[in-house]
Amino acid sequence: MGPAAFVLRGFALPYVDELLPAIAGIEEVAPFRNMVTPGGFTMSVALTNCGALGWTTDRRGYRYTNVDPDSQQPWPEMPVAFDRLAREAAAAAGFPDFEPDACLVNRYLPGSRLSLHQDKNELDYNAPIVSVSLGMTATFLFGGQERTDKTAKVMLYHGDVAVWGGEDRLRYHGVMPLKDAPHPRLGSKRINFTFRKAA
Ligand code: MD6
Ligand code: FE
Repeated sequence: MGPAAFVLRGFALPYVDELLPAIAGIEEVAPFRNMVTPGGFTMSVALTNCGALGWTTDRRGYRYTNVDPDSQQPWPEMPVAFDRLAREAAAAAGFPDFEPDACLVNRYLPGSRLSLHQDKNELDYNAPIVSVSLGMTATFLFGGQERTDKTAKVMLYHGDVAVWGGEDRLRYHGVMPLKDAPHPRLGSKRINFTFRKAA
């Protein structure tokens, strides 16, 4: 996608049998919820987190917290399979020392979309972001350093892992409204998780 942005097709497929029960476990402790943006819009993507830090948004802004604002309890621990997948994918893309401390889990239903944004709530832009797609296919928009730059469309399929860092770390990106083409394993749903080094 860019000099330091890659899609590793099917990289997560060998992990799926471990990932799905792990997601169910996370959901039980920290359910998916539709958060509100600082601008007052309720996100169509529902999210939760695992790991030491979790990404949240409300009217006061975007930030990482060490507790779930709904329960005031720590976010669920990062499952071992998640951590292994994140490190192996990062290494395969040329980032051998990735140490994720945060994993944002996104749930898309038909029609859910994510508008163009940059990921810039992390302290260390040297660490890459590792993003895993499961379930229904998404059309990912990959832009440039400015919001108005032209975007490329990249399809993300069940099991794909996107890794980006370096000079591509701050590129604008988003997801087009999800089309309802039920996935054999996950049904009318897409799960994405993105690993970061937030602190
Ligand atoms: C998604 N992903 O794929 C949303 N951000 O559902 C992101 O916003 C994202 O995939 C940074 C790096 C990779 C990503
Ligand atoms: Fe993002």
